Amino acid sequence: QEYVLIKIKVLEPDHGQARHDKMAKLLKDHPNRTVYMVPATLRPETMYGQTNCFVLPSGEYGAYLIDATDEIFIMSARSARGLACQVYKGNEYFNKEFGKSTCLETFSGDELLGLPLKAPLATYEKVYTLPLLTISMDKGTGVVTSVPSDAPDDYVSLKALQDKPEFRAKFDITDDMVVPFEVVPIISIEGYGDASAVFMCEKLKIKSPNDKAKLTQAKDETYLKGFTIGVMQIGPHKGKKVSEAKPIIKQEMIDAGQAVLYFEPESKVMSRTN
Ligand code: ZZB
Repeated sequence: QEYVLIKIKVLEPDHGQARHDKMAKLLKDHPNRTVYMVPATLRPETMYGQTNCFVLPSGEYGAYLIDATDEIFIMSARSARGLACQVYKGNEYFNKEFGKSTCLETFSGDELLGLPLKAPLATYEKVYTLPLLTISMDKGTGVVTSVPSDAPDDYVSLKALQDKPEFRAKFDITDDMVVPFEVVPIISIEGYGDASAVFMCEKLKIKSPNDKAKLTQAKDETYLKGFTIGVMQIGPHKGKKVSEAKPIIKQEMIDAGQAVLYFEPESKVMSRTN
């Protein structure tokens, strides 16, 4: 499975929360290195619609030094090990020593919640890290970028935080981190409008992030329709079909240093047999 890791820049903590002390120190100790949250995605063409980044509050994350770019990536230990065995460009690996990555600091997901971020291509100037309880730490990097217009999981999860002050309070998420972030329409699909995830969640009456079966159905349908008949509504490739725009946007982001490729075996069984 080929994923694109999106480099979402971590900004100086701006809410005076004590849980951000470790991140503030990491930023201070590495003034010449940029720190990025690196969600894995299959949909780089949707990055215009990012409204936030998600982590698992109880998840374990690390800040890993990436030798090839002299940057710091926030990701799970499992994914950092994977990346350390992979090629960055040409014959250069991400890390000098094959398979070995340097962990500068560890974070619980909770310590990453509420951090301000600058997401590439996003319409919003600044977005925040929010909690998502359905993240699997065994997939991708354990960090997920949120595109509520086209990802049903993201739409219901963001909406739950927007509609329920008690849910925000439980994770010390302030109103300004969530409330102003409306869905950004980025892809139109005939019969689904210009925010297919919203359309599918309403059609299937999905009320909660725990409606697993319905969410899977909504995700499969929006993914398929988006790719086959979706048309870009935003950015330099406005008017192009998603299937055409996707590889172009992916390559543009890689060339601009906004993204890198990351490979993962299809499943645990595969990684044992291959
Ligand atoms: C942005 C995005 C925009 C995504 C969209 C989807 C959609 P798959 O097919 O199961 O591999 N994701 C990535 N890592 C995790 C994780 N550890 N736990 C939970 N979700 C994760 O799914 C890959 C997608 O699942 C990724 O692509 C990411 O969300 C999320 F418009 O990134 B995506 C219809 C889906 N639309």
